[in-house]
Amino acid sequence: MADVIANPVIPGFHPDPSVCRAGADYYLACSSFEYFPGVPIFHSRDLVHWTQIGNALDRPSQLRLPPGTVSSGGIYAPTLRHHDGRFWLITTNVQGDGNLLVTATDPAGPWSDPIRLPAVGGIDPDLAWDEDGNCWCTYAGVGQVRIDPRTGETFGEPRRIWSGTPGAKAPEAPHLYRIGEYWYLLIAEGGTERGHGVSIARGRTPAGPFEPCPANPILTHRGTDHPVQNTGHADLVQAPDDSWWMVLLGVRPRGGTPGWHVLGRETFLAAVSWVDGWPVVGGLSTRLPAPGWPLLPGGADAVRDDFDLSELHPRWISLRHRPADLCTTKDRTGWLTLQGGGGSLDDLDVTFVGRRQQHLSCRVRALVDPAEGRGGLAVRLDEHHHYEIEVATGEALLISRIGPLRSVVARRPVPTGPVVLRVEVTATESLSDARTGPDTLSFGVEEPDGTTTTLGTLDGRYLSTEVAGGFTGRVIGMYAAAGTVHFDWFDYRPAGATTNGDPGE
Ligand code: 6LW
Repeated sequence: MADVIANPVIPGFHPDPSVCRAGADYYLACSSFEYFPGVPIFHSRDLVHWTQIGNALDRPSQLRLPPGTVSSGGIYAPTLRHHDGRFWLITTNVQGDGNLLVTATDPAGPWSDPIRLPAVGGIDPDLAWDEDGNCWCTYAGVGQVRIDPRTGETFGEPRRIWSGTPGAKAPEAPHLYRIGEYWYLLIAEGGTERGHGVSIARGRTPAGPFEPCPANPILTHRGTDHPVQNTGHADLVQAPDDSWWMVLLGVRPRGGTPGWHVLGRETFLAAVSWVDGWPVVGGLSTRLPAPGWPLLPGGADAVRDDFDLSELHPRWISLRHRPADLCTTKDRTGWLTLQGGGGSLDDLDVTFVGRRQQHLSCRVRALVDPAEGRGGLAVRLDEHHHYEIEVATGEALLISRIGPLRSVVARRPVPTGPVVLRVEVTATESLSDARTGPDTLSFGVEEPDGTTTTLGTLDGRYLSTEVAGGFTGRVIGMYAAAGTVHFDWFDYRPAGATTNGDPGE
């Protein structure tokens, strides 16, 4: 019986996936925009179950996100490749250094300081080596220039090698592969919204000329009622058993019309077969490439962070600054202490340490001691779209920021000292009418007797990409708006997840 896997294989805001294989190990990288560290790196042995092993850009000498870095600016799409016994990653800092390239022997890091490529224009840079060892850098448009990946030097003038399907906009996300007797050029086109699709062309040399596949687009969900939309930005990889697979981005809109996606663009997996020298992409539910693994979607278990370790798990991200520069576990043993700057989540550089929301329904709880400060739990899309429950001086506030409108939705007294804050995200299961939103978010305080007092329940559409715009997805985290705020633990639990033995169940 064909096993069927649950997509997405990497849920939550993990866009623009690029995958490579070294022996029996697969590695995958995603874009990260204004968040630090940048470019999360994942490992898998079956393309289905992925574990984050680090971030390629995890120190200021690699990743400069100046204060003016706008949300959805910063780090765009990467390409990850294994060549000559090393891992190579190229990406674009659209608000800083442009195209940059780092390399490592271990994809978990450390990665090198960046080699800059000032002569390479465009976004979505790709790396491919030919049989003579020449390295070809291909980028959105679709342009191409030969480079020395060790120095960033370019050779010859950049050339436009394909512009995709006539009439389709935004030929981007190019990846070049030598497969059999051809060079294949895979691209995304149509734009990263509902018109997104994947097309391919082939030629006899890495520089073309390229003939387009007669069946283009080889993958799109535009105009369909498929639950996964905006499919595009793909990368191909061959498994040890010679089967072929495609990772790609997609979104899962919920609610009535027009549908709102709240988790950003997620990473999906599809099987690929070859017919007459062209790839044919299977559906987004497919069989395991490596039998024997349990059939669980990525991230199905509850996770509690106790902050007992000196280092934060690589899933934790902050805005434009390294989390370690904004928080410490040294002030109070076993607690994470955040130092606020006196502003709010409306600020680009607020002290915020969060993790991607990876499930349509989930619950987040945290034990917070505001001490003399002001902070709490937030669900953030960007500085103009966020909901938070904030504690300060014996009072809890529910705050909503939607575009230009900021309001304190509710407030209630809470005991001074540590308090458990809770956010409950519930995906819409049935439509009361066409305008039903994608989910609701309930914010509450857990009372000493274990009951929860809800301060309010808010409509999740205002924390969706269709409302806020941009390229990211929700990040749920801890913040300090002012003063010192301590967090003892942070619980993330998908709906239906296995328990983690928390006495506060
Ligand atoms: C990325 C482009 C795209 O550079 O969106 O969906 C841009 N594709 O390829 C930002 O993610």
